[in-house]
Amino acid sequence: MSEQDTELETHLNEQEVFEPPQSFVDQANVSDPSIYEAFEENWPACWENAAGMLDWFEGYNQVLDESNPPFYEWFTGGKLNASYNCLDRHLDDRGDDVAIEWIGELGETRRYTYLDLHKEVNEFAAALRGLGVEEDDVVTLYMPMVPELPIAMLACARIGAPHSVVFAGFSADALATRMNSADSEYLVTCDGYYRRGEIIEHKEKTDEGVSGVDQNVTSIVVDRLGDEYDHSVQERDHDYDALIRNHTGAEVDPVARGSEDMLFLMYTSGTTGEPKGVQHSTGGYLSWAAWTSHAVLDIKPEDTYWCSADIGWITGHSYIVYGPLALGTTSVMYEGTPDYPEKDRLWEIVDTYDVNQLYTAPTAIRAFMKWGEQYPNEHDLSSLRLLGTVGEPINPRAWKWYYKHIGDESCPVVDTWWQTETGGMMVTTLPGVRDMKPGSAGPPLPGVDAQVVDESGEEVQSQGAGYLTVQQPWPGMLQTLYNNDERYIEEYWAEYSDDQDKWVYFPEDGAKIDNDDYLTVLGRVDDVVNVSGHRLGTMEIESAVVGVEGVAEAAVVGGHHEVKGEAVYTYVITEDGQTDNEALRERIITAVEDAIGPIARPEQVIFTPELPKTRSGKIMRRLLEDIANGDELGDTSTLRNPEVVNDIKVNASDD
Ligand code: 6R9
Repeated sequence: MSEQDTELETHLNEQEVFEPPQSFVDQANVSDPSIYEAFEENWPACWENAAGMLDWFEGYNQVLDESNPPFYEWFTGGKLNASYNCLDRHLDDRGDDVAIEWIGELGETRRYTYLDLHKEVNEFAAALRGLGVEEDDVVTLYMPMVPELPIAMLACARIGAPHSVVFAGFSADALATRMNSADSEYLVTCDGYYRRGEIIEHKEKTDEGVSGVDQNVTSIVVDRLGDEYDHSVQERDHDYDALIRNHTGAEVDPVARGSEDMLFLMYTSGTTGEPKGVQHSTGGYLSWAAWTSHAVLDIKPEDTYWCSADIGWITGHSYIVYGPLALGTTSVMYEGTPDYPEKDRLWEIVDTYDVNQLYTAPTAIRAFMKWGEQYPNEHDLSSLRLLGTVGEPINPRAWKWYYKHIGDESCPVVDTWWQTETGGMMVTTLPGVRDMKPGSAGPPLPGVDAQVVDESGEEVQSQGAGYLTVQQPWPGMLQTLYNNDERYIEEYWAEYSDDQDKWVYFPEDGAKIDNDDYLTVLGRVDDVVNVSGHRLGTMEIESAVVGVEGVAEAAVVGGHHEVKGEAVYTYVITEDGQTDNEALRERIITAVEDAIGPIARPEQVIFTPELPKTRSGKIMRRLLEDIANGDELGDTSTLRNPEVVNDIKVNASDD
């Protein structure tokens, strides 16, 4: 820590509560504190405020239909189209304003006004139809951060074909699993892209994935790399540019979708090895993305707003594409990494484009901190009005660094807790209303009934710890897990809904509450690790590891990591009992990368003669976590084989 930072720490520690700057409050979209009470008194009608952010082709006749819980339905009877709401309705007033400001890693830029975006989305929608895509067909988008990704999403939305975006960093196997699970016959992909100046090949990986898909696949390939890269062409492949040329000037009427018609699927990790197909609606989801963008990110049409997430995750869906575009603002989209070509890349972009809101992740902030404040100091960041974070808990030190060195102590910081399943933000301060407390996400949003409960589901009173729950439905909630209503109930509603009159949503996070009702989210209580804000299922990783020849048994847990938050620790029992085998370690790492992708790469592979097990034969993961973290070990008395713990510790420290 620099001397300056130590000073800052001391100074900031004395006042753990930060008021929003008056200049921010004066112009905030939401600044009336009575909103909390008003929403509570008027629930669920308060959510007309969210639906009212959109244009509906046909008005809804009921805000919330609770007749078949937990399959709640929002704005029933209403009809709308997401692409119309993100594009067409802005054309008269701000057709020439920038919708997407795209910045490529090598420094190229592409600017799409609302008119430009509307034109290309229409052309691509016509092309998709021409290839046979019909309403309700799931189209898989396996693409990096190129403008054609949001274009394809909006084109799908225009014709009522749900999209399923698969993060480009995921492996071929992961693509195949997701396409099979969604019965998806259409795929939009890309030849490759750049990472730190290097070409990342994407098409061969796509082809390998498609070879594992059960359906016949029609695919469209975007040319990101130009002549530099000659991608292979299969019979099923169509060239994106040629399709657009063939449909120049085409117009496609936006399909009127029912409010509860599916807008998209997003696969995420859960307790079992099978990824979960989280299904989102059109009306409820889009209302939620728009309203939270308005109330929390304080987005106004004239702003330049930047969320540095990847569109392959839910944050990019809700807060690069749907929320900001529904509000008619300028959304910045950056292809590359924050340290290329230099560690000031983000600040250079904020400076050049006069970015007003920056929404990023704690893992990025911890990296910026490590690199030092000289990088932001080189740039004029005074355009910033609000800062946000999402993805994992933010430690107070990182929060304060962000507040001071990026926000110059004059921007509110919103620490937003939410999930793929919630569609948008749930717990965070309203920046124009509530004080901020570093490390605590804040109170639930108005109208959101989040509570901390104990094992038996009883509410934990102030200053207690327990499990986070949501006690009332909300418009952005998932509709179900694709084709699996049973698992939807099992995963999210079974834990705390003993009494069938009251359904309680359980996000599988632990939390504590303070005496102002501020929540501090402590992290997952299920078998999910959070690496750099990305959710990975330990069971998925384990199944890749045990598939490697020579591995007898394996257990995967998350251990603390200074920058990534958590990292993957893999404990392995080998078939021959050896505890030192470099070649096997390499094969294990490769297997995990092949099964999931480089983000799941184990930080450590620890060979051990045995794993700590309970008398009933369950692996004690909690102990393995303690070992990974170098913590005092918890209770080992229920172990069948307590002596094993020392062996593992020895092997772990050898690494
Ligand atoms: C949006 C997103 C969801 C999980 C969630 C929790 C963790 C997200 C957080 C946070 C503490 C925050 N999480 N935001 N924990 N404070 N502000 O990240 O969705 O990828 O589905 O992950 O991330 O554990 O349950 P998703």
